[in-house]
Amino acid sequence: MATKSPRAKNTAQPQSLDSKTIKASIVQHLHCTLGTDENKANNHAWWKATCAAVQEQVLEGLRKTQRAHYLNDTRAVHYFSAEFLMGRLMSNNLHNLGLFETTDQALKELGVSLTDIMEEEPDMALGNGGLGRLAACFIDSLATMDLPAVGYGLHYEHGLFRQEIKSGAQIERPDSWRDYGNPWEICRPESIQEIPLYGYVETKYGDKGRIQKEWHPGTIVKGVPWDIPVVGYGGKTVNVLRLWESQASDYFNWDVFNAGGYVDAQKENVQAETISKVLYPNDETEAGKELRLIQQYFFCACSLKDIIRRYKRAHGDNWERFADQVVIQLNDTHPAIAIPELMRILVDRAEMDWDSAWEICTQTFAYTNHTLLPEALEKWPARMFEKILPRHLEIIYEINHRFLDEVDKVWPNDNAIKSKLSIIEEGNDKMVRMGNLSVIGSFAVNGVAEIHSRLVKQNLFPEFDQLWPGKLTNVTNGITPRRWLKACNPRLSELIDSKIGQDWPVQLDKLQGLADFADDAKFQKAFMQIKHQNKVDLAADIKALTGVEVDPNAIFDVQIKRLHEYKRQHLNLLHILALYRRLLENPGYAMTPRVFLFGAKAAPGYKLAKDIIYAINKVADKINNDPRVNQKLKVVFLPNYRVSLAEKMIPAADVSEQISTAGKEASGTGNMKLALNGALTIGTLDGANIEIAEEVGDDNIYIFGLTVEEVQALKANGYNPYDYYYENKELKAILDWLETDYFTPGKPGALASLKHSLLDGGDPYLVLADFASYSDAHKALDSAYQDSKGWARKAILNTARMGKFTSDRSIQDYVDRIWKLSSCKVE
Ligand code: BZD
Repeated sequence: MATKSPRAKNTAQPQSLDSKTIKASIVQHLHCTLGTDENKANNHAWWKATCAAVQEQVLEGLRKTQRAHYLNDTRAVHYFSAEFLMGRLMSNNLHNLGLFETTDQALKELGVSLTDIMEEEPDMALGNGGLGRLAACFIDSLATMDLPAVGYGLHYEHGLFRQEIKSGAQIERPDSWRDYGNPWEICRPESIQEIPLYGYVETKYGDKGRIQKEWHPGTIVKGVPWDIPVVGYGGKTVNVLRLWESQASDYFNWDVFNAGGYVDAQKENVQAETISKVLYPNDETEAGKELRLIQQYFFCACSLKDIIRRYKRAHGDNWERFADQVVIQLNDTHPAIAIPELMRILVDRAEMDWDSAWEICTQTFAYTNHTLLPEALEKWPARMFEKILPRHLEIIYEINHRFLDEVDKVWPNDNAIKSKLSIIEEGNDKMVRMGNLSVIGSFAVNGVAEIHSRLVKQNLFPEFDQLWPGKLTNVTNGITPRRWLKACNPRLSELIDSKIGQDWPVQLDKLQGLADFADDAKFQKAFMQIKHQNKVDLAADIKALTGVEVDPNAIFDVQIKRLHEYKRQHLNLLHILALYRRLLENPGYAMTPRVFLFGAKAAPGYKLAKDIIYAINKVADKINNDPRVNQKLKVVFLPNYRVSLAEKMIPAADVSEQISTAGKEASGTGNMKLALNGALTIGTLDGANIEIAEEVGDDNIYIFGLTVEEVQALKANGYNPYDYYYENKELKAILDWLETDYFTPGKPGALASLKHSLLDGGDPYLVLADFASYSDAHKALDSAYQDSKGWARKAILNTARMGKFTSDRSIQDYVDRIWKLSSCKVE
């Protein structure tokens, strides 16, 4: 059952501003900031003027918060993440400040629609998916819970690519979220940092034979901080997300310049401005991407300097209290380079002895693992390190050397264990394993859902768990209910308010109170009418975006997430093809009309992922235009899936597809958002689905497929996808269909890569093995939907029982188990 409510106490106290004051402020900004007036202003100008008016409130909160944290000399968490997938900020900031209704009213009086102007805001798409969005949810919770925290990351000029679909295929276009400025951010030139790169290391002999290392960098780049205020719900604490932009410094390549090799050196070295140019799409082989390693070092080095500057302001050169005041959470291994960087600062710059420095380091860092997929575990060629960060490579070798001595004490002369645990992977091309570095340099390591953390302990890092019992732990992910229910689903939020009061956004366990109404006919009707209305709205968006008409009376079945084989969008597609065939073979085939909705970006270099998008679109074209079936079946791929589109799709979903191969999805967070909004999950026993099933109960979720143990056993016994192909006539017919030109007239074989990956390719994610069970689960779900009261009850119980998955609970777990932080009230 759900755990105790976390400590978030704020309820959104509407601030004392009335609509008249807000109106005046908006108009003032329209005139004096935007240089326009009420008659000339378009929606974009109104949006900017409104942002400016809201930002005044935000900045006042920021100032008070910073003063409170300074005066109380608080311990703070520093969340290091290469990604923060913030989405839009207007609606969130208004809700958290308690100013949404008043501002809506103020704008109405000015003849302007708040809903319309909110559409002007570009998404801050500075992340790929779950990992980046988790960081965004976490900083919302940290501020809401009055916890001293700073988010640190990169100020990418271009976020994740914008996806267009041309003739069914994904095209990547640059994302230019900042072309017309970002009204929420503040540049802080007073906190610029200078970051060294490249060059060589000089060994010097100091006093008493002490060996001193000096890094002579080949170039120096400038890190310019941009602050984005993070408003907690209730509007009291306003923390900061600090994102670093790279610029050429006055010292750029100074040494090389003096040596007369300026132009040549420019060719070899990465140009300063390119460092923060673009966010790398994930799922690509990262080894070899020099710029990516530089990005990681750049933002970590800037952030550490920033933290140390702040620490020294309060504590001078006395490092003793550093780890008491500072905890740094590494969001995956992307910021792991911060570990050797802090060692370098302490040993080379502060001239501390190694052991004391290592003690501080390992009391400062904690690391979150988000994946078990071997190809996703970060490794960097040692050669590349040597070129870009020569001193860091030396430090890593030293860390490793001392660590392997410890290993030898536990497993004497066991070279196999040593080579497995070593930070360095030996071979022709030596590699630095960032996962091992992160575990060795941190005091806590966590996975992101129970099952994932168990597998981290048992399969990924079993020896580390033996070496340091208790260091590996679990913190199940969560989502902020402010964005993912209150702001995105106003109709449902209002209904909930009317039944259980208004504290649920900060005490999500209170949703349990809705269970009392799960069988109440009036409440069921209200709940399902809201779902229907949300579907009507989404249907209009679908029509506008794709031209496809969908019926809001159909089941809206939603799969929204990055495109990856392990997430198995192609399993969903095979099932759609099965329904299509059944309808063609038997026009009377009994099924509730269904609209399958997809949203997904594929990494630009991931061929099969792009083929799957193409296949979905081609199948969609065919089905949507086939009058024999299109009253019962529709398929829509919504282009450019992103946070703001998720906010429209999630409130309208009846069914949530969470169908990864068991053991592959670390947690998932979309699963939580959808269930919170009353969608029923069809899913495998993977990631957080397991915990969702525990909470909502077996009757209110559709679980299918192999378990982790069954997956392991099947693979161990030699999985042969052809067994399923020949065994299951329907499956065979569907796969063979993909080789014809039925879906791609005149182009036979255009969808064949899918079939081949599932047969000759060995079906690495066991799509065929789970197909029959998946199809059965869908049948059960369809017949359950026929019972509208039964379905309403299930949907209500999903919303009622999602309390555990607030990110406030995740943050409270981090606070209790890892960070040991205290809250600091801001008056
Ligand atoms: O992290 C995701 C996992 O796949 C999800 O299961 C989990 O719920 C979330 C949050 O914990 N991982 C990612 O989103 N990973 C990336 O986006 C990523 C980005 C850059 C490089 C590698 C992976």
